Amino acid sequence: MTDRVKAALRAHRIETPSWAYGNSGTRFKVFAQDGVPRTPYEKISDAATVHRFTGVAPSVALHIPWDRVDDYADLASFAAERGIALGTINSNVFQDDDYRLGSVTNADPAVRRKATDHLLECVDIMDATGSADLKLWFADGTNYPGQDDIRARQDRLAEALSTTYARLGEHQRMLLEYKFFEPAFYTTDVPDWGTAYVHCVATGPRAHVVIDTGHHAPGTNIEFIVTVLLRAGRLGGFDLNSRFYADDDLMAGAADPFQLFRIMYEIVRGGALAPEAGIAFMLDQSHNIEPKIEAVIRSVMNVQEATAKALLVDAGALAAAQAAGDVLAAHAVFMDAFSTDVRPLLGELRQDMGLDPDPFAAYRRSGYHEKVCAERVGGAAAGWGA
Ligand code: RM4
Ligand code: MN
Repeated sequence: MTDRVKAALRAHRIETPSWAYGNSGTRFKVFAQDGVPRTPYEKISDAATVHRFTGVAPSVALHIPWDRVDDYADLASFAAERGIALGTINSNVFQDDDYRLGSVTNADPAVRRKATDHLLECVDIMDATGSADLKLWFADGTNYPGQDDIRARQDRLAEALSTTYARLGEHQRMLLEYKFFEPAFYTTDVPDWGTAYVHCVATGPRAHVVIDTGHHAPGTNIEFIVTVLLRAGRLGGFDLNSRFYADDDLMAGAADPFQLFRIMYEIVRGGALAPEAGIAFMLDQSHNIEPKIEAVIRSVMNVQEATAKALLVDAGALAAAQAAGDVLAAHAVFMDAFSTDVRPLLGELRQDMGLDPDPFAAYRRSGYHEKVCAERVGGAAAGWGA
C-alpha cells in the first residue's frame, strides 16, 4: 500500500506559473515585495528553486506577453540548466485597448485577426520552447443585454479556435479554460465546462478543457465536472488555486482542502494521476500579501497532501460498501482517507528522493530569499503587464 502510494506521488508532476513569482494584487493595490524577479529568466530561477525543494514541480508555465524574450530557445536552455522545463504557454488577449469589446469574439474583424495572430504567435513560441500545451483563456463577453449577438460571438470563437488548432503540431494540444463571469458581467463567451466541451469537440481531438478551480459559482461540485470530462476524454488539466468568494486565486488547498481531496480522488479513480494520462496539474495563483516562492511551495505541498489522501482511499472497501448500499460505511471509508495525517508519509518520500522532508523550512534556511533580495536591486519588478 505505502509503496504504491509513494510511487504514485513520486511520479506526480505539478507545474508552477511564472506569474506567481511576480508582484500581483487586487484592483485596489499591488504591494511590492523585495527580491521579486524582474525578468522571465529570474522567474525561471525561482521556479527551479521550488522544484529543488519539492522535487515534483519540474516545469514552469509562461504567459505571453508577460514573459516575452528575444530568444525562447535560450530561455528553454536556461531552464534546463536549472533542472526544469518550460511548460504550458498561456496566451493573453485581455490586456490591450483593442480588446475592450472582446478579442476573438469581437465584432470587428481586424481585432479578431489581431487576437488570432497572437494565438498563432503563441504556437510559434511553443515550437521554440518545446512546450506541449497552449492554454486559452478569453476575457470576452458582454456587460449588457443586447450589447452584441451572443450566437455570432460563438461562431467567431469557433473560427478562432479552428484556425489556431490547425497551426498546432501533432504533439501539441489546445487547452480551453472557462470562467463564469469577470471581467464580463452579463455574458461570458466561454462561461462553463459545457461550452468549453462543445467547442473542444468541434475543434478536434487534441482540444481539451481546463478546469480553473476558482472559475465557478459558489457551491459548484467541481469533482463532478472532473469525472464527466475525464469520462469523455476531454479533461486537459487544471489551474489549481482556492477561493472563499469568487476568483480569489489563493494558494491551492488553502480555502477548502476537502474539495481538493475530492477532486484528486476523482483523478485517482479515473486513472488520471500519472503523467502519461495527460492531465496537466498547474497552479494559477496570485500572491498579494504572502511571500511568493514560499506560497508556491506551500501550494505544491497542499496538492501533494490532497493527492496522498486520495491515493489512500481503500478502493476495495469502498466498492464493497457501495455495492451493499451501505451509505455510511462507504462515506466512512472516504473520510478515513481524508482524515489521515499524510505528512509523515510525504516526509519519508522526500527523504527517499534525497530531499529535505520539510521543503518549506528547508527553503527558509537556504538563504535563497536573502540572496535574491540582495541581487535583484534596480530595474522593474515583474508583475501583470510587465
Ligand atoms: C485568468 C485565467 C488564466 C490566467 C490569468 C492570469 O483569470 O485564470 O488562466 O492565465 O487569469
Ligand atoms: Mn486560470
